[in-house]
Amino acid sequence: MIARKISLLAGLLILLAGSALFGAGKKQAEPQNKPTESLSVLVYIPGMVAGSPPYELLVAGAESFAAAHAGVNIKVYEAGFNQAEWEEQLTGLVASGEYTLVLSSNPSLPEICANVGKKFPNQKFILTDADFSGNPQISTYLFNQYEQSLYLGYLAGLITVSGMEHANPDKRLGFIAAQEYPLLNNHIVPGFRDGAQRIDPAITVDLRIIGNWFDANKAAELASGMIDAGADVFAAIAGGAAQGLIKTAQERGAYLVYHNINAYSSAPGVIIGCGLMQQKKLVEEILADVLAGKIQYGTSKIVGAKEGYLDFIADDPGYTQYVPEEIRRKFNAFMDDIRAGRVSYTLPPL
Ligand code: RBF
Repeated sequence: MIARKISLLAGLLILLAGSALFGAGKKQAEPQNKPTESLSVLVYIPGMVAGSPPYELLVAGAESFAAAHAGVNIKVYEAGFNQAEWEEQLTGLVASGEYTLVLSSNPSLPEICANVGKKFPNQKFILTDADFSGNPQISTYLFNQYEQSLYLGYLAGLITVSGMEHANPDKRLGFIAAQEYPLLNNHIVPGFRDGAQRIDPAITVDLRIIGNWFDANKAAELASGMIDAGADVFAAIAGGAAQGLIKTAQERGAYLVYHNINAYSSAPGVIIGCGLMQQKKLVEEILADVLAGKIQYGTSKIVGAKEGYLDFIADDPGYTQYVPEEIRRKFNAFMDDIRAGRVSYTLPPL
């Protein structure tokens, strides 16, 4: 009898201890996410700012937010192009203990931040252009780049089959990428092809890879070979190296549709369609949420045209003056459908 009582008591104690432990564990896993007025943000640039639309917009958003909020300090750190060094560099910066938050934008950063975060369990990371959930130190926002590539591919398709000055009879588009990575291979290039083939299923996409994010000469060389092979409308995800493609397109007569930023004025009549990534707006909203203690760490969000984070710049003379009205009419109608969520497609897994 006594033995039974003891074992019951022991069982109860184990249960109590277990739930206390479980409770404590649960509490610890919840992010410390309280409203605050001061914030020290490391804006970590995996590359260089100049010439890279996502980074230019990230810095613009962080700077405008800091200018409007006295308690917010930002430090922009350009990590350079040696990807093998990024984790060590970030570890050193986080080790200083200076930053409440690391803010960055790149699909390859979640793993790096997760590794750095293991050594610094209080450090928080917010990443755009990335998709990662389940880590209580990291929050991510993924731009739906399948969608932006879909509508830019649709416009490129309309142009390659058109009678525009530099359009040739070949149904061939060019795509120059700095390097291959899952977002490029699974969303950006397939979305571009999907959009173009909605105009004509016979359109092909010639994809070529530079090998880095800065070699404009290599991009120019690739572009020239692609024009020889019949490409007349190009897209690029190549950071600063895209300048080489733009130069070749100007010299040889070809068109570009451009992702993420208003680039019309850098090559009027050559860059004839620009998408827009609302990264500046997103970053300002994220920082406001950080101050308000409203960030949900451990989660990932996808944002696209319907939510107001991707768009097309249709009111710029670089578009209205160079793209014939009939093409603009068709494209603008497609874009309206995209914004309203009326265009169906399957978002491939990353
Ligand atoms: N995009 C840039 O514009 N400039 C860069 O230097 C750059 N570096 C990248 C490095 C890696 C390892 C990866 C995976 C992507 C990089 N991107 C860069 C691509 C960028 O994050 C984004 O996916 C594309 O710009 C499309 O919006």
